[in-house]
Formats: sequence, structure tokens, C-alpha cells
Amino acid sequence: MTIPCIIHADLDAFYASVEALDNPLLKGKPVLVGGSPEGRGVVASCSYEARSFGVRAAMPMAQAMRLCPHAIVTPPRFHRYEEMSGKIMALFRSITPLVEPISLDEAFLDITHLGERGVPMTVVGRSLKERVKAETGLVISVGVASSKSVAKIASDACKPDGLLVVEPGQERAFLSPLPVKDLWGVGPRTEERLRAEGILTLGDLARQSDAWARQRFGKRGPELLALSRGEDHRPVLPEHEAKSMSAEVTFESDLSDPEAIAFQLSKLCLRVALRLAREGVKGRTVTVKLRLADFTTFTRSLSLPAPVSDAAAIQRAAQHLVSKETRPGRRFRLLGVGVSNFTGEGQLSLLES
Ligand code: DCP
Ligand code: MG
Repeated sequence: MTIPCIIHADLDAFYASVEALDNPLLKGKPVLVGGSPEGRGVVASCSYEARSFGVRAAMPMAQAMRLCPHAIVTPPRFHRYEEMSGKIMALFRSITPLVEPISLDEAFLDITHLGERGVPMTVVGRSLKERVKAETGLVISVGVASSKSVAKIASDACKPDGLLVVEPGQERAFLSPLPVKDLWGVGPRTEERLRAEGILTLGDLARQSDAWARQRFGKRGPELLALSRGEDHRPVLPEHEAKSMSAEVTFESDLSDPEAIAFQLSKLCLRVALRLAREGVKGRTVTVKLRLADFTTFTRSLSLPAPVSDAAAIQRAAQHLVSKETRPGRRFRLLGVGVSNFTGEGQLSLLES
């Protein structure tokens, strides 16, 4: 039986690293990319120099500046990050067509074919890191394992500038001492519930029975147990097999002005259109995601008579949906746009290319 070989690659301090790449004065300095410290801005990305002061992503910018007063703050430049992301994903695809991007800066690569030919995984990982560095100037951390879940945990564990290969058969030993929160899908609430039961590490979790897990977490329980044991059979799905493409933004301060919302919407539609164009797909369903000031989150969808991929058409549909939800006094915290329900037409052109 063939053992799958899966890479999880994730750029180190992505936005902050791109800023340092474009402005050498920022190299080796604590860099924070995000909203302004005066507003309600948060840190989107921070260099490892800034992290040594305790700064973390999603932290309010004002708090980050208290921890690291000499940090350099710069606003995000999404187009530039998308451009770099495109370059890196193309590089990944030159190694295998089986690339599943998870976000702008991370992807799974199925390199089972190299494993079958006996190429050592450390060699593949090292050469991937070197190529990314040489061709883009950026640094990735790489985890290699027999499954997506273990590969992802491995790349997180070896950051920054890391390479970690978990050999087949060693999955459980690798996971066992790690805290439960390292598992993909275990958020603060699940972590707290597990802690209440005395379960702190993945090893603690792996020892429980399916019945125990089902009783506490329902259907998800046995799935969590399997992941804690390093068992994960999900395949790497290339993006054109993805079900949707989307982009979203959290505002620095909640928006209620319809014109301001329309402007943000237009930028999101452009980002989604870029991704659709890159993959050569069209979709018939446009969805908007809205989060109110009180964190209530909901989506609204519209199915169109014909598939679309251009920013203007996506925007017309998205704007129609959003306009029905805006009213005086209603403030929005987050806005997202997605296109799904991809058509045969787009898929066909993909196959042809
Ligand atoms: N991002 C964001 N807000 C967050 C987390 C991430 O806007 N709360 C953006 C900025 C990041 C990018 O996504 O640069 C990638 O996210 P990562 O979690 O991979 O974070 P980094 O790449 O910045 O750091 P690292 O991967 O080295 O931990
Ligand atoms: Mg990253």
C-alpha cells in the first residue's frame, strides 16, 4: 500500500515579510501590518522580531504598540500579497498539480509520487524552501507527513524557517505531547471543555474511547479522536475542485454608511474576481457574509441565470444583497463576498488548459 506524502507549507509572517522585502529598511525590525493604533485597528501580521515582545496576530494595534513601542506599523497592501501568493502557488504547482491553497500564504501539496520514487522527504522539503527563497525572497516553513492534519501541525511546530518531517509510523508519538489546541479545529471552547475533563495533550485525547468522545462532542467526537491519533484520510483537493472562492474584511471601525460599505464591497469583489480568473472558473451563486457590531453573523445568497467571474457582475449581485440589509443605525463589523456553484464551462476550460 502506498503511504501518502503530504506537505503543508506556510509563509513566515507573510504580510510583514512582504513589507520587509519591498522596503529593506524594515529588515530585521519589529514590523506590524494592520490598522492604525489610533483607531480600533488590529495586528494582521507581525514579524518574529515583534513577536519576541509578546505581540501576536489579531491583537489590538494599541496593545501591540504598548508591548513594542519602537515597532514600525504599516497598512496592508492586499494586491501585493495576492500577487506574491500567486507566484508561490504557481511554484508549488510546478512540483505537483495537487496543490490545495488554504489561504493566501498556506497550501497543502500532495507529493506521494515523489515518495513512491524513493525521494527522501527532507530533500523535497529543503529544495522547496530553497526555491521559494530564491524565486520570491520569502521564507516558508514546511511540514511533511502522511496526512494533512499532521503535516499542518508539523509546519506550525517548526516555525519560523523550519522543516519538520514526521516519518510514517511516528505520527502518534509526534502528536502525543502537544497541547490539544494545536489540533486543527480545536478552538478555545473545545480546549476548555477538554481541560475540564483533565485532557491537556493530544496523547490524553488519543487514549479516550469513541463512546466517550461521542457522548461529549457528538458526531465530531470520534473525528477529533482520530485526528489526535494522527489518522486523517482527507485528500488534497486542488483549488479548481474547491466549492467556492471568497474574500472578507473586518473593518477598523464598524461601518453603517451605504457608500462606505459599497466601496469595501467593490474591493472584495475585485479580489474574488482575481482568484476566479486565476483558476479560470465561473460561478452561478454569489453570497455575502455580514457581521453586525454585536457579532451576529449571517449570509445571503443569490443564484444568477448565468455564471459570472468578472468583478462588476459579482458586485451587482453582492450589492443587491447587501442593500437589502443596510438600514439607518445598523452597523457592520465584517463584510465578505463569495462565489460558488461553479459551472461546467469553467471546469472545461481548466481541463483544456
Ligand atoms: N492574517 C490576518 N489576520 C489574522 C491572521 C492572519 O489578517 N488574525 C493574515 C496576515 C498574515 C496572513 O493572513 O500575514 C497569514 O496568516 P498566518 O496565520 O500564516 O500568519 P503569518 O504568516 O503572518 O505568520 P506565521 O505563519 O509565521 O505564524
Ligand atoms: Mg503564515
